Amino acid sequence: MSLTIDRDRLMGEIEALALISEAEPPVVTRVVFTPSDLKARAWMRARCQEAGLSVREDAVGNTFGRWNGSDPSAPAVGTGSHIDAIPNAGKYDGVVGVLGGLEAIRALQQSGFRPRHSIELLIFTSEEPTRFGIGCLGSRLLSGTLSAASARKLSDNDSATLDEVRRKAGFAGELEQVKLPQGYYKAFVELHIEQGPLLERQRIPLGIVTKIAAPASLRVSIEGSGGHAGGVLMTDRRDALCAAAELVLAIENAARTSGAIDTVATVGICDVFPGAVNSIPSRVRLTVDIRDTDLQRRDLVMQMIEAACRSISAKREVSVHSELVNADAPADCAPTIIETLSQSCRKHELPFVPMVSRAYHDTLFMARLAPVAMLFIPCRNGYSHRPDEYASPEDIVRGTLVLAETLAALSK
Ligand code: HGY
Ligand code: MN
Ligand code: MN
Repeated sequence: MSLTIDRDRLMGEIEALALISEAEPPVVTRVVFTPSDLKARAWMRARCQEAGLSVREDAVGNTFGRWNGSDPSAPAVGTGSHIDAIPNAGKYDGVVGVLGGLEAIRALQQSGFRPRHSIELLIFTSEEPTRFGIGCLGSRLLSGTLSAASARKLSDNDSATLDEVRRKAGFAGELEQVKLPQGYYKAFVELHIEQGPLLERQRIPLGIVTKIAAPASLRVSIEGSGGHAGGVLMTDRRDALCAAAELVLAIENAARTSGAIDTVATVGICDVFPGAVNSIPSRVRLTVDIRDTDLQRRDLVMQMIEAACRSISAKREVSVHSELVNADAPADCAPTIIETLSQSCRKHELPFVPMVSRAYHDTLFMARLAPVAMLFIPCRNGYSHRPDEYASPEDIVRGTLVLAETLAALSK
């Protein structure tokens, strides 16, 4: 079987999809169920239908483009990723796995390959936590990691519930119908940019992911007392932002002193109230993102953060309340799928390296449903979640070629 990846078509589609954004190029902003997300979904449906895939969408908007295999009773082989993008993002995060997956299927079709197991391209809803505060919403529901009842409690910053927003976007049905049974997929493989610098630094074109880190996130609210920035003496203050600043540094320290490079912690959002230049902050809301490939180490960092909340609260006489949003286990990728990816790399004499993913991906939750693995390609300077995110056409084509070979091997 000789496979040809249509580089111009693939790169043209990546550029075209990048223009479907709430922001001006080169910035991509495409938050779930916003007009740009719905436009991008329609555009993707058309691309899948052009490729002869049968397309269905579930109640939360996960989209499935299916290339029927010769044995309808055989479990499907899945690939895919996400097309939603955080504000001020780039054009490759998630998109490389979706359009690369579609191109891999088209290359197999054009090579005359016919799968026994159906091959399914998945476009997961809301991989990013931007709107509903939790990442991988679509794959959590698909894998049963998040219950429909818990998902119904989610709402966005305008207090619109997930149910209201998804139905308004045209996704009817009940969330209970989203979950797929064990055995539905034989395997799931996701192509993704590394979102880190290691492949580029090592000058190795492909990374095969062996483990996906365990993500957790918290919401912390700190209540002090406000007041006039001139009239209130320093000794009389209970400044919520000063307390937050101390907590942010304690969070950084907890991650830095874990003894491992795989421990990371980030305060990504800090809302200050009332936010006036001459008013002492009375309330601060923080979001905390903690990850590690080792569950015990990740949980130890979370315990250290809780201890810091308590000690800062006592010392500064402010209230500190933390709410757990999610705390997920890491996922080990399946040795059989890792080996299939490795054989595909070797077949094309492409160097590769085993590695972990500290970014989370829908594959983390698909691992609850089927054997999984991920294939990484380099991204320039390791940049991601920023407009200058960049992956070269050569790397994207290489990753797509190996993905196509792997899908063929798994669906025979
Ligand atoms: O945050 C992540 O790891 C993913 O890019 N959403
Ligand atoms: Mn992302
Ligand atoms: Mn991603």
